[in-house]
Amino acid sequence: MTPTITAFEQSPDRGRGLARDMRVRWAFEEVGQPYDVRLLSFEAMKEPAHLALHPFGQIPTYEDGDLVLFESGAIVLHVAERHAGLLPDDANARARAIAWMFAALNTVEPPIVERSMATIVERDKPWYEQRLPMLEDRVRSRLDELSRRLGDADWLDGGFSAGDLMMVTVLRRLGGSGLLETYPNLCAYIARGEARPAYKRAFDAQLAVFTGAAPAGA
Ligand code: GTB
Repeated sequence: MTPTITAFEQSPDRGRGLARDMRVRWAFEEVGQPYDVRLLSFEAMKEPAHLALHPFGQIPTYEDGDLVLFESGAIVLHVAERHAGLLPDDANARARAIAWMFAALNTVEPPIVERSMATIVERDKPWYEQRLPMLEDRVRSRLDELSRRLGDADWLDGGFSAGDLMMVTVLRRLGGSGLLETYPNLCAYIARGEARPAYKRAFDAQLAVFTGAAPAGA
C-alpha cells in the first residue's frame, strides 16, 4: 500500500522546503518508497477529519493501512525502521543514529524555532530588540557545540543516516538568518545533505505544490 502524508496546500515558506513534510518526503525518497500527498488548507487542518489524525491539527501526518502517525520525527523513524537506507545495521550505530534524530528535534530545533517565531510574531513588540540577541546566543551555543562535534566529518556518526536527515532539515531553518556563516563545516554539511539526489527529488516535489508545476519525472 502507498502511504499518504499531509502537507500545506499553501506553504507559508513559499516552496523553500522548510515545512516539516519536507523531512518525511526526503526520508521516503532516500529509501525508495513512493508516497501520496493530501494537501490541506489551514481551515481543513483544524476540522474534525484532520484532528482525528493529528491531535494538534498540524501537518505532516502519515497514513498507511490501519496505521496513522503524527510528529515528523516519529514518521521518519517509522520509515527508517521499515526500509533499508536510513539506519545502520549494527545495533549500537543504529541507536546512535536515533540519538542524533532526537538531538536534532529536542536539543537543536527548539532554540532555532524560538528565534524564528520571535522574528515573525514579536518583531513589533517593545522587547524584541532586547530579546533577539539572547535568542541568537542560544542558537549559537548549539551551533558551536554541533560544529565542534562534526569537525571535518561528512556526517554526524559514520555514514549518512536519519540523524543527518533530521539535523540538516533543522539547520536549514537558519538560512538567511546570518547565524550559519561563521560555521563553514555546518554550511558544508547542509550543502552535502541538499546535494543528495533524494533530497532534490523531495525538494522539487514540495516546490511543485507552490509553483503548480508537475515535479520532474511525475
Ligand atoms: N512537532 C511537530 C512535527 O515535527 O511534526 C510540529 C509540526 C508543525 O509544527 N507543523 C506545522 C503546522 O502544521 C507546519 S511545519 N503548523 C500549522 C499549525 O500549527 O496550525 C512548521 C513550519 C511552518 C512554516 C515554515 N515556514 O514558513 O518557513 C516553517 C516551518
